[in-house]
Amino acid sequence: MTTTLTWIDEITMAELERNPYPVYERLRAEAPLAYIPVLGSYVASTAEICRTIATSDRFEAIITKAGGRTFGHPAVIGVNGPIHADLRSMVDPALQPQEVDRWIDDLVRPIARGYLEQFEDVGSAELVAQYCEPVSVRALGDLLGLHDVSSDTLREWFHKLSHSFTNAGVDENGEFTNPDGFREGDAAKAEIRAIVDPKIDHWIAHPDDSAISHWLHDGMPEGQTRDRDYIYPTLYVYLLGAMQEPGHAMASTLVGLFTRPDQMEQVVDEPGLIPRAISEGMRWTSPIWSATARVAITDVEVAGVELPAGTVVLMSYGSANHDSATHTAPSEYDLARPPLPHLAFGAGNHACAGIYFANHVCRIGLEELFESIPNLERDTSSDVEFWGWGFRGPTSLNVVWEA
Ligand code: 261
Repeated sequence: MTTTLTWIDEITMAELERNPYPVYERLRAEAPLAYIPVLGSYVASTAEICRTIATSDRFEAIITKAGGRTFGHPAVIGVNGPIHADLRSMVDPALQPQEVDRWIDDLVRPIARGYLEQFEDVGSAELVAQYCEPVSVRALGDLLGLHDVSSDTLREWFHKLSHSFTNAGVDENGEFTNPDGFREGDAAKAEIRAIVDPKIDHWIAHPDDSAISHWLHDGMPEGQTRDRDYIYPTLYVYLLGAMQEPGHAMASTLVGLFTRPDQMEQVVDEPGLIPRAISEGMRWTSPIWSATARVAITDVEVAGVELPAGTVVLMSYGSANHDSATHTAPSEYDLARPPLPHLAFGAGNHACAGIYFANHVCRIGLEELFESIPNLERDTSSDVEFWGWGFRGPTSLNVVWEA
């Protein structure tokens, strides 16, 4: 037997995690809907194909293989029909714009101020660990009712869940190449259960205003609560993506602005531009780069490729957002580009439930940062490194200023 190895067969997880853009640029040009052996799955890499599949009634949601191994069932990102409808009816109310508008400022501004006070007089900081991640996790942690779980613990949880969720590499038999890569996710879940189970016991008897308490009680018959095993997979979705991604979005936006000092100055002088700067930041480096999937529910042809029923397709929105058919010079951060819709929050009936909340966390975080430290400069003694294929953002961001 002879096999013809092509460049697609030689793609590795390590290269995707370090920098997926060159591989995906070639995929978009040569094979925009392609089977990628190391991922054991098809990948959709253009804006058109991602949008088509995400909004098609011939596909439904499915959790990725490593994601399912990490979160279990039923996670809101991987279910359909009545269970999906119930889980969305559980998470959506607290995230409605008219609801978020009532408290978002009082929630996030003091958190942002609190972290800024710890370093604003110092003249240097590492903003990922000292600001973007803490603001992101504290805002959501307090909303969920996890006030007494430290920001460092919440950061540790999302880092561990994230590595486990994206431990996607498989061999030619479809077996995980690095089964040990799930250990840290398992350890995080054990710790989460040990801390959250007693809180759930409390909320069952004493409902309060926290989101998790509402998840337990809302829409249930008098005297009944949702089962905790039914809620946990969706809580893990939150403790990973919803905790991590506003921080990624803030940090990527800052790095993008540092590539355009004129635009950074514009945004600092005119805070009304911050929402636009964040949207471009999320297009430029999409935080949820390739972490969700769809499965064909019937034989279907997409972009000239025949997919039998049951075929899984990974949605590489981070690549779709660099599609030159939609965005000119896509690899450049540019506040001045036309604000065309991007796919950082997905599309279709599984589009992000937290769009409004996440955007406002990022907005208030950057407003407070620029207000306190208008003369922020990147510390150019080191380069900024980005990491991640499933989830992507800067690993650190050293800055200096005249304090
Ligand atoms: C809140 C969104 O979180 C996720 C999205 C996609 C994959 C995993 C997540 O935790």
